[in-house]
Amino acid sequence: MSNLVKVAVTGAAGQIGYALLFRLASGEAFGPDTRVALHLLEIPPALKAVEGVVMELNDCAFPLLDNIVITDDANVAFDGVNWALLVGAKPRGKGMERGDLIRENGPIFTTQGKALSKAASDLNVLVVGNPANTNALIAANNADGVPIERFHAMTRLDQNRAYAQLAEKAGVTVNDVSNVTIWGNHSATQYPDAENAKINGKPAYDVIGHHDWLRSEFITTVQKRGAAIIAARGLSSAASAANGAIDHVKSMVNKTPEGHWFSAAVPSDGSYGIAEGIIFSYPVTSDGQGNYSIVQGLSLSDWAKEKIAVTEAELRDERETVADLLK
Ligand code: NAX
Repeated sequence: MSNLVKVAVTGAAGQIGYALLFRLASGEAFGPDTRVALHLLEIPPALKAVEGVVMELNDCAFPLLDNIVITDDANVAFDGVNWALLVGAKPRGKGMERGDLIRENGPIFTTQGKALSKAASDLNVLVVGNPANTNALIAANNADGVPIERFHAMTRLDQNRAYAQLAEKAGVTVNDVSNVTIWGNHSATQYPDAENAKINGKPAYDVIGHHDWLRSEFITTVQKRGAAIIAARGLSSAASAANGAIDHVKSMVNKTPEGHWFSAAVPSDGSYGIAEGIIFSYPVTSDGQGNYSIVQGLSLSDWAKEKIAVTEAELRDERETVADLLK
């Protein structure tokens, strides 16, 4: 057992961090033959809490857990890491608009982006902290020497939510659902695509006859699921968000089965007419060797194209809002 993967997690004392670290340390993301070193980044007031989490990680006696680094210095946290999971960010405060949140959190990602230049040459970055797509754009633009395609933002939780909704409606399990795509921004403008989805290999639109539901409630339920969870739990999604991050990593490090894909926000190369450079959620496949491709040639109805245009416009606006943070 000689493989070692170094994984940085920011916001390690937060609720997603607490749900994520134990699963990383157990070997779930990188497999049973890979040891995991954890580099935990937090702001100084939260370092004590991270120490407590580390005590618990040690108390699990995970056979695959190598060393753990705790720090408030991004240069230390990202030194030599193969993966950086950027979870830490400030939550949206009362009365705060999305634009305010973008301005508030943007500077975190300029600093962390610069420090990512110290990472390993095979670095991959997954941004979870909101607004995830634009934070990933900021980090990518500030990370000298790291190819832009290594920066992803998480839409896997949204995809998983869409799988669950389709499975429930069709009276099947999530194992019977495939090829669901989240297009665009991890926000309420995202477009969860059931037109290309399959249930037991058949088009979801053939299996679920209730097309009004597919075009309305299905979409709004997925778009607003985060808010529904806050309303019910009093706290934002945490275990399911950590699960989305684990799923994202697993999908990226393993070869995608033929005919399947998963959703991830990656730098647009212009596919499907989307503005180049914005971090846009697409259907992607991985070759399991560190490379992914955007799935080409999916058919999109005019109605779907309109939805996609809305979420693209939001991401272009967000890019304008942080133009001074981009190089
Ligand atoms: P918490 O507030 O519980 O934890 C955030 C942690 O980040 C805190 O411990 C804080 O001290 C730390 N932090 C803040 N600034 C930092 C910095 N500069 N460097 C390192 N650490 C820093 O939030 P949590 O519920 O864990 O959520 C974390 C982020 O995920 C939020 O931005 C949240 O909006 C976002 N989410 C993203 C989701 C997605 O699907 N992409 C879904 C879940 C979640 O809403």
